[in-house]
Amino acid sequence: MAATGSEQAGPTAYYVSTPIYYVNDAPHLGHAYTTVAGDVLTRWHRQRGEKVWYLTGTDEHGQKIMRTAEANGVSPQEWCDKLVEEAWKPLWEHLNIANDDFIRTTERRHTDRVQEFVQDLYDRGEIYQGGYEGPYCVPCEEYKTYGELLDGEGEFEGQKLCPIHKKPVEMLQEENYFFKLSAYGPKLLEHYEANPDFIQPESARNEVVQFVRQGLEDLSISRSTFDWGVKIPWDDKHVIYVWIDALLNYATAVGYGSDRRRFDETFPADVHLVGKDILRFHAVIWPAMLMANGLPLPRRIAANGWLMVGGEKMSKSNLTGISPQELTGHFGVDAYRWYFLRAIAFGQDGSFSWEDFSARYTSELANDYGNLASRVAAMVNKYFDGKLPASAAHGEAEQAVVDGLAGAVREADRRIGEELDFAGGIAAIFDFIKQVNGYLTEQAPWKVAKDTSPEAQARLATILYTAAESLRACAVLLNPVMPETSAKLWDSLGAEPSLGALADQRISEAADWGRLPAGSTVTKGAVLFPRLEEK
Ligand code: ME8
Repeated sequence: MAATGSEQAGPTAYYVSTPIYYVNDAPHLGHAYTTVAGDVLTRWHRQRGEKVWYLTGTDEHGQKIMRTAEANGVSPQEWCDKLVEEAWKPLWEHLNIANDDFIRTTERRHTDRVQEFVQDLYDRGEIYQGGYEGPYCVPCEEYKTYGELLDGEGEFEGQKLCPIHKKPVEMLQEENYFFKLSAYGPKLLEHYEANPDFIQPESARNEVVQFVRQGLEDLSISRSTFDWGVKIPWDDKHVIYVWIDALLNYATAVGYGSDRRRFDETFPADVHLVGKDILRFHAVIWPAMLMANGLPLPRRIAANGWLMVGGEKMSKSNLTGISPQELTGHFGVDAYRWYFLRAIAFGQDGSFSWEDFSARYTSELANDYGNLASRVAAMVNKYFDGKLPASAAHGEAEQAVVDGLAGAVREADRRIGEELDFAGGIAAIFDFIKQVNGYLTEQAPWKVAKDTSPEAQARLATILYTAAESLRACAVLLNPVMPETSAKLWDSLGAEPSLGALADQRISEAADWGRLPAGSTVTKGAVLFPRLEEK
């Protein structure tokens, strides 16, 4: 919920989360995709003037991590510490992720509270002891149903495979504790019905509704055959199922059981960003856990589609061989942040290609946007000694630009800020950039400049002011997506002395025409999007 500044009780922060990622390996393009999306959403809402809380972190318990550590001859804790410090946190820093917190599920601030939460469910009679036997996928950390398994071929002939990982499942038989999930089906369906935006996109919502309608089974929430996890408080031969442990991060990180004020101000989340592989955990199990504990439900679960490789979900085992750092080394961090959100409709699957990235970089970033910025700065320097001239009266052409900007701001704010349609919102801003380029081509200020009459000089001033003021708005609107580049443009327009820091510029004021004052010092500055090196 947006900050209102009122004294009313209830959450005041716009709370965004990413999944907490498994640290069995270093992050890849898929993890970065969700985290960048969350960062853009966060920065957008900050520029709406809202108080925002952006949370990410790592999921460190369970069999998958334990086995990876064993295979590497170190303890699970050592393995996690190393990967978090050497791979995960550095990548988020490199990509300019402005998260407010980073939660690790091995931290005491988390584990103690997880025990309290589960104890509370137990005390409320929501948990009972029972036995279970079924096929388990360790990469998913999930029991599968027989119906969804695939028949193995080739090296896996005669075995049953997980439909996501295409790896053999393991048959498990254990005495476990169970959460009465089956009781929550009707309440969940009611909630989906009453809150049509709860699960996004529509296709994801339909899938979940259909799944819950089939009837839910109770959920095994403990494991007893290994010990890398949080102990069940009343029976320390069991550890808490890694997904129950992991989902609770969204509560423990914002003060559940430790800081009442902060918890009330932040919880529940406005948006849990997840990949569609983990949608059911977030849209079924998590809300049921909250209902069982009497806590409020998140406002929205938004599932992103999969980055694909050769028709399959990109994962550790079928990576493109391209790391995020390799792409940022070639295209730059800002272009990287921009590309995946621009090129793939959020919520749908999409393939990445080096060629597509290069083509879009050159046409949209370097030619449309970068050239516009450098041409305008060069002309203000050449014709007005680097002092932004005042605009004379607007003609029709200028009014079209002013109107175009107002439309772009409305469209981008609705799409990015409300609908999480990043591609649509960015497209609206780039359509405006195209419009300004068209305006300059038509008005041809370089021709007008040849005429030294006062009327022509006034006209020249108007054209260049219009273009520079348009760029001022582009810097503001693109700051959430490309903060480094926007800062360079802000600097080159000489905007800071009069308008203040870029991050403090409001989206709602981006279309207020005439904010950049005449007399601002415009410098040529660095090239925003340098020509790409041959690859
Ligand atoms: O599932 N395309 O962690 P995880 C798009 N620890 N997004 C992708 C992707 C791809 N090819 N590959 C990964 C877990 N992702 C649990 C989460 S939350 C309480 C616990 C992103 O390391 C996407 O967001 O397997 C996906 O849901 C997440 O990484 C899975 O990360």
